[in-house]
Amino acid sequence: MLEGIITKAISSFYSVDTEEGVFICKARGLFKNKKQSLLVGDKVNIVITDNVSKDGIIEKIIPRTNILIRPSIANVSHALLFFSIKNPDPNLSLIDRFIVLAQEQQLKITLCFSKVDLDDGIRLQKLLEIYKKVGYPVISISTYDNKNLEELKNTLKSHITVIAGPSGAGKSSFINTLSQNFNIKTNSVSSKIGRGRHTTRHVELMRIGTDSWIADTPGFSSLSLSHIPYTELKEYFLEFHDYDLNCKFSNTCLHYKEPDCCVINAVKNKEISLERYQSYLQLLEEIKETERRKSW
Ligand SMILES: Nc1nc2c(ncn2[C@@H]2O[C@H](COP(=O)(O)OP(=O)(O)OP(=O)(O)O)[C@@H](O)[C@H]2O)c(=O)[nH]1
Ligand SMILES: [Mg+2]
Ligand SMILES: [Zn+2]
Repeated sequence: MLEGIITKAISSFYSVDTEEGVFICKARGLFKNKKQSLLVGDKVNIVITDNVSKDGIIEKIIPRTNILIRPSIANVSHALLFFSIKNPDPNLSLIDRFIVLAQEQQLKITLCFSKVDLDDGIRLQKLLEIYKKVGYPVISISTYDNKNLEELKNTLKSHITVIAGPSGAGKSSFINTLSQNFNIKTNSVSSKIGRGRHTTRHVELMRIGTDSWIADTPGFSSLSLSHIPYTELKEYFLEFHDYDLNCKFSNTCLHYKEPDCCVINAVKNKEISLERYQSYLQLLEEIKETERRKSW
């Protein structure tokens, strides 16, 4: 049997990329009976039914390392969080939501700020200040000026990367720079509403090296984190960990209004960014509110 990876799913036909090329496969009845669905990113074994027209049948799924829900994709190891510094403006709350979700899935995280050709000398610096402090790799690029594209490309090696960010940030434009064969549709940002037009609409894995893949995704404008218990949210704000052991009630402190909270002190001393802390509070209240409504 031949091993491959599902790169695309259109109705019940799956494109499976293997050492011997791409095969269009149907799933064995088995999967349907077990109600086990196949996902883009699944590593599978196939049997070739026609080597000329490149048809096959998927026989087996190799156990997954993880599953992302939105976009629906398996075996992702790297999240490339992609935000433009302008046009559209970055939404810090959305950045922090993506970080929490990627962190929860234990993905490697790279943060990218795009369209730095539009920088006014202040915006980028402010963003770098906030996010470099957290400890994630941050790369600022411009596909218009070819700035830092190589550096960003290097982060993709040996990973299945999912690129996520708002519509219009330039995700597809960046992916198109990775290979001359790529020609994903891109679209201008609407000048009327200052937002993208949701040009990318389906999920597909694209091969960018022998063992490297990237999935373009449709843009997001909001993300709910309500499945995360509010008491756990603080775990996903990495920079809190340098301080939270010293909180008076270190085990239970939510760094909210508790006395002698070292996280709150670190915010006051500007060791933790106020913007990140405000995001945390906003998310905490949002999750609490949803939990309260559910319990009614
Ligand atoms: N100024 C500037 N504009 C860029 C850059 N990269 C892309 N753009 C423009 O941004 C617009 C949106 O680009 P897309 O690549 O379609 O954005 P996307 O993130 O894929 O959007 P969706 O598919 O809707 O989620 C296009 O008009 C691009 O030409 C850049 O480096 N600088
Ligand atoms: Mg796109
Ligand atoms: Zn605290």
